[in-house]
Amino acid sequence: MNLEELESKFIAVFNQEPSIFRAPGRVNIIGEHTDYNQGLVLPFPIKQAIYFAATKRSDREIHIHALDIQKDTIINLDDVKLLEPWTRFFVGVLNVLAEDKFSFGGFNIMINGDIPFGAGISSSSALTCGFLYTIKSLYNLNYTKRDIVFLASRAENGTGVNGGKMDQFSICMGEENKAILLDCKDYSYTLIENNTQNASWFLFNSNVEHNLAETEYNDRRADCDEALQIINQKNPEITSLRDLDTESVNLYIDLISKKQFDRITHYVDENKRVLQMVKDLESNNLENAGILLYESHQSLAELYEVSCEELDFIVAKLKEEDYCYGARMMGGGFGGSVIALLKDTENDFKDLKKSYFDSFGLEMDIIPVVSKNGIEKIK
Ligand code: GAF
Repeated sequence: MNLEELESKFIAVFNQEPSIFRAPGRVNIIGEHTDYNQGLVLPFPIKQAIYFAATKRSDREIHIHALDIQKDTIINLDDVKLLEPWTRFFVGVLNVLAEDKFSFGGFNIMINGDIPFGAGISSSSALTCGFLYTIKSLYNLNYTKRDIVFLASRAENGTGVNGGKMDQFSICMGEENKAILLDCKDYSYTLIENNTQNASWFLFNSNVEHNLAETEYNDRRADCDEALQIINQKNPEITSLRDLDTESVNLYIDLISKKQFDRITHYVDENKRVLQMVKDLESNNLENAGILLYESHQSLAELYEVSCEELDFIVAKLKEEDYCYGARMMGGGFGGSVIALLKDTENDFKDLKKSYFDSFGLEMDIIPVVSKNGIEKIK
């Protein structure tokens, strides 16, 4: 991202020197489809980010210029309505702040970034968190980065996908060279060293659009909620899937459907894999870390049913390569990216890209993952 260009464009349009804020994308090492059931996750913020150049205005208007999609609009703070779909995250944020009775005035904001859309690295959460952080910083609103996690999550949930809080937490609370072991039961967390020796994280973007993502994502949540309700009726002490383990879930096998049982099995196993992954990374046991990634993928594909042909293909191809410790689909699923842990390699991935193109007629983008700070003021 060229920050000078963002700044000079801002000055050309608004004739003021802006402050600049950065909200990164995120990857998740492991712990997929667990956050909304009080589970464990292991994400970290990355270099790709959305940047917000902004200044206060003396009126009640918000002038928004989104450079990457070449759109602009004006929202009046006294009449916030969703008129254009691309503004939904901004309107979501303004509604949440209004509900919480935060008061602030108008501002000019110019936005640009280098998070590829649809790659499953949370461009929408970066946009929502960054917009909130900009308002907080311009108007000195009295809330913390942690508060932004919860506000952003509410704002995004209001737009349709009933997501968990992993993405916002990683974007707001992450630190360079650390992964966050986050417990979504109480949102306590530990920062873990994220330095793999002679190996690096990569993303393989399938370039498959997640058409099914919204409905199917909400359906997976519903499967788990319904199963929990049935189990809770039988045993009121179980109030969250987190209260179950591999043995105890078997006690309810006759009460719930096969599909529900599979979903819970994924959840229970995935939490265990997160804890094991932390141990393996800490001891640099990358062979074992890789096995966990493959296991996670298999579970997401077969038990949670959130993968797709293209993601399965990429993981299977990587599994044949000596340079790959392990790989799995990442994020909500049905498209987006595979995350992989690779040994340092000279391989240019030409053959992999070609076989992917020959099979699906799609390009595959390969993106090295660089760990960076969470949300921050740049200037
Ligand atoms: C999406 C959601 F936004 C996250 O909260 C999480 O549930 C993830 O899918 C799956 O692990 O990114």
